Amino acid sequence: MDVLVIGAGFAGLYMLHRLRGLGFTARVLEAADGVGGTWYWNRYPGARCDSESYYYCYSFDPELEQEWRWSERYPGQEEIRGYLEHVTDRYDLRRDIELGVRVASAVREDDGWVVTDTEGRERRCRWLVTAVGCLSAANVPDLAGLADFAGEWHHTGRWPHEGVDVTGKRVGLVGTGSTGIQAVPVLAESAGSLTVFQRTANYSIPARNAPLSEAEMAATKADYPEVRRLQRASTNGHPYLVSDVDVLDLPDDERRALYEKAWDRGGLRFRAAVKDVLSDPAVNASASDFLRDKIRETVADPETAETLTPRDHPFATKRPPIDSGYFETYNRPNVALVDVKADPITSVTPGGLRLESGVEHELDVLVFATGFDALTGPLLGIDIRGRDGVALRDAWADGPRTHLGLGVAGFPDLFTITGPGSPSVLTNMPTAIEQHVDWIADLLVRLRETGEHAEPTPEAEEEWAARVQEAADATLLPQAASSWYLGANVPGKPRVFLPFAGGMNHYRQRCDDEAASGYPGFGLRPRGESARSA
Ligand code: NA7
Repeated sequence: MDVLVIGAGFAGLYMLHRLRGLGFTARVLEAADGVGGTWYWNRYPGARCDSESYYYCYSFDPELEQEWRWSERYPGQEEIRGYLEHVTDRYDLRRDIELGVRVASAVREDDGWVVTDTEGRERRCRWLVTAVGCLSAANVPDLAGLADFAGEWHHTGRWPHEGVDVTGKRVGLVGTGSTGIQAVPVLAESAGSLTVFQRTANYSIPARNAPLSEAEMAATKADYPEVRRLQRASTNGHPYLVSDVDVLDLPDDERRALYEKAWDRGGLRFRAAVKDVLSDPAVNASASDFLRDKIRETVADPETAETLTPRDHPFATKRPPIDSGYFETYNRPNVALVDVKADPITSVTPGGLRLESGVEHELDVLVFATGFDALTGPLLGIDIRGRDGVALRDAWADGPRTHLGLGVAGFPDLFTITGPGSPSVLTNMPTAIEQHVDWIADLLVRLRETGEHAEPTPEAEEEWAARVQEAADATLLPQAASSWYLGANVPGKPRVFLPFAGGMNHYRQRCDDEAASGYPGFGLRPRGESARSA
C-alpha cells in the first residue's frame, strides 16, 4: 500500500476518496463494524450535531450537496450516519475499507510503516494517515465498585446499538457537557426517575431544532457557493461571520434586544452575535449574565436554578452546549439534580452511586456522559513508534508537540488529520477535515514525485507550540480550569491547551504558506536518508 488510513469517519472517508483520485493505493482500517466514526459510536438518546446540517457535511462535490436532502435544522446521529453510508457507496469506497480491524501499533521501519492490528495481522505502507477523530476515546471515571454495579451502565460514546430501555427505571446520569445536556430531556421522558450528577454547571443555548422544509432546502442549495465562501472566510468554519457590533456601547435595552434576538435564533450562532465575547472579559461577563438570567427564568425551583448556574468560568470558554429543553426538564417531577462538586461521587455500590457525605443514590441504570480523552487519547490509544523506536506516548509525555497539528518530529511520513495543535474541535469539523485532507494529499503528491520523506523539524514544532499557546492566551479560553480543551477532564493528563485557537481562516493561510514555500517545517529529505540527525 502507498497509504494506510486509520479510521472511517468524515476524515478517513474523504482521505480515501482523494487518494484514489490521485492514483495512490490506499486502504482504510476501521475498528467499528460500520463507517461513521463519531456518528457510528454516539448513539445515546438525543445524539445530534450542534452544527447545522446544511454545512455539517462535505463541500468537495457540488453534486453531492445538491443531491442530499437533510430533514432537520440539526442532523441527528442516525441521519449523519446514513449520510456517511451514502458517501461510502456513492464514491465506491467500501472495497478499500476493512471494518472490524482495530489498530494496535504502528512502527516505523526502514522507509515505511508497519501497522499491526489487535489480531496480530501486519500491513505495510509508505505513508500513514491517522483519521481517528478528536473525541473518540471514551473517558469513563475510574470509580471503585463499578464492576460490581448490579444495574447496567453505559458511556454515551459506546451506547448499545439495540438501545437501552429506561422505561420506568431509576436512571442516574453523570456529566453535563454537550452530551449530557442533549440526553437529559430525552431520558427524562421515559425514565421513572432521572438523577443528574453535575460537577460543573454549564451555559446552554436553545438549539431551536425544527424540520427543514423543501423551500428552505432549495434556498440553501441555490446558495451553496456563498455558504462555502463564508465557511472558508470564518474563524471556525461556520457560514456566518462574527458581528461587528460593540455590545457594551449599546444602551441596556438595545443590548438586551440583541441578546434576545440571538437567543431566539438559537444555536452556536449566539456566540457569533457577540463581538469579542472570547477576548474581552467585560463583554463576556455581560453575555454570561444574560445566559444566567435565562436559567433563573426557566427553572422553577430557585435552589435548583442556582446549582445549574455556572459561576466558575466565562461563557464559551468550555465548549458551549446547545439544547432542546434542557433547563425546562428540571421542572419535571421525576428529575433531580445533585451537585457533585459540593459532594463528590466516591464510589459505585451494587445499588447505585455513593457520595462523599455517605448519601447513596439507588439506581438501575447509570449513564456516563463524561466525555472523552480529547485529541491525544485516540492517537495514544495506538502504540505509535517512530524513528529509533521512540514511542509517541513518550514523545508527548509533557503534552502533544506537533507541527500545525499535522505531523510530529521523530515520526516521518505520518500525518494526523485534525491532530492536536490544529483548529479541529474549535471549528465545524468537516471544514477542518477537508482542509487537512486536501493539504496532506498535495504533500503526498509531491513526496511521490520527489521520493522525499516528510518529518517536522523540532524547531518548527517548537515555534508552532508557542503559536498555539499564544493564540489561546489571546482569548479567555484558558480561564476554564475544568476544560477538556486543556486536558483537565482526564486525571493525570498534562495541562496543555490542545487546539489552535487562532482561527480556521488564519490557520488555512499558514498551511498554504507552508506548502507554497516548499514545506520548510516538514524537513523534506531524500528517500533512504535514515534520520534527520544523519
Ligand atoms: P464533556 O464536554 O467533556 O462533558 C463531560 C461532563 O462530564 C462534564 O460535565 C464533566 O464535568 C463531567 N465529568 C467528567 N468526569 C466526571 C467525574 N469523574 N465525575 C463527575 N462528572 C464528571 O463531554 P461531552 O461528551 O458532553 O461533550 C464532548 C464534545 O462532544 C462536545 O464538547 C462537543 O464538541 C461534542 P467537568 O466539566 O469536567 O467538571
